[in-house]
Amino acid sequence: MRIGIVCYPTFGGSGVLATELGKALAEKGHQVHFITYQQPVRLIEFNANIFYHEVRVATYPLFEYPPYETALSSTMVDVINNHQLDLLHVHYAIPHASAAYMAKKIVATRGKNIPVITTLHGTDITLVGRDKTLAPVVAFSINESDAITAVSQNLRDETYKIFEIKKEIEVIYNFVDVSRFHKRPIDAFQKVIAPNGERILVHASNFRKIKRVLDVVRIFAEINKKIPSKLLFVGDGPERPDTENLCRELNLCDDIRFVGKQEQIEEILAVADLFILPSEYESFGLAALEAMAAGVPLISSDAGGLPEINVNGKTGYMSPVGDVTSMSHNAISILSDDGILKTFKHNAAEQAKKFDIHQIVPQYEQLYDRFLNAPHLLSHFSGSKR
Ligand code: GMT
Repeated sequence: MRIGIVCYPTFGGSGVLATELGKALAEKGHQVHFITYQQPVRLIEFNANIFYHEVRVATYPLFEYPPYETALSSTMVDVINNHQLDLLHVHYAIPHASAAYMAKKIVATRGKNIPVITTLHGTDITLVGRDKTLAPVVAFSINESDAITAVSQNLRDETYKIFEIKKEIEVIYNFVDVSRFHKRPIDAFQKVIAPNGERILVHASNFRKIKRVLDVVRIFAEINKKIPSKLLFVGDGPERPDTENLCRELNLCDDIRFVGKQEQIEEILAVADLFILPSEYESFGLAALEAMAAGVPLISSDAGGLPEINVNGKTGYMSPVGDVTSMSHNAISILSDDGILKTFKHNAAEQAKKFDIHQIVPQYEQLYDRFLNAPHLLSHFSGSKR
């Protein structure tokens, strides 16, 4: 199959997932064409089946705002026509679903039908997507997609609540390549981070408000009073300065490190004992799943789709959003006993296997197959009323 994948090229979960999907499809012999404005961060190895098409946006003194969406549609049309794509799979509705709708209409004028699959990832629905400056276009372009998938049951339910969606939204969970995260810890690295054998805690995110990064510091402060420990912050973003200030205020600078954006997150997770994700909302929590795949238990909020991956009392614990006391108490209960920690680590790794790449990627292939083998059945499958 020749598949166009449209995504954000950044460290965010939707871009990571889309890139890993494209790589897995290419490994399976499909031809994959990434269409985005920059080389995706996880697209580092060469594969003869992978193509990358950069979206270039024209500049002109008249343009106060560069017309990215128009440039994206034009690039899609170019790639569809010149590489005979069979379908477009767009990740994150804004502006990818509406740009794909435009491309679909353009190639239709030359008699080409290009199915568009839209995968919803979270904030495209629950946060930015519902803003009234975007909502009508988001709802329209989702409804115009030939198939819609959501990365969790929670996101599917939220989408129906927020928008008037007339089609079936299928849940295809996010996935992780469990084998990639099955790493032996690097001794030297562990010694640098925790020279006296302290427990190592990790938080990884884009440091946006929704992640409640300050809660991570407060939770860590409580843990650190009882258990010698170190905290690694992976990633970067708008909340970083306030987070650093709070570390200073609480006099925790010696025990907290900001390691920035990391491509080889598996090396860090290999030395970790606990992952903390107290988010206000998380449609799924791909960063947490990657941690679990590395055998790292999870202290999280119970928001959004997190209960679909974190099994309370088994793979970690969940608490209400903002309940720092409960989260630190639960973390201490896991970290204070080697035997308990070992059991939680084992359970986390076992749970991650349910979301292994080999379980989930075939679900996308089956979805694609429906379009190639029986395009006339599509409206029946999708539940479309038109
Ligand atoms: O907020 C982020 O973590 C980035 C965002 C994105 O679009 O890249 O992540 C969303 O998509 C991920 C992949 O499907 C999910 O694992 C995240 O839970 C989701 N983020 C939110 O819902 C806040």
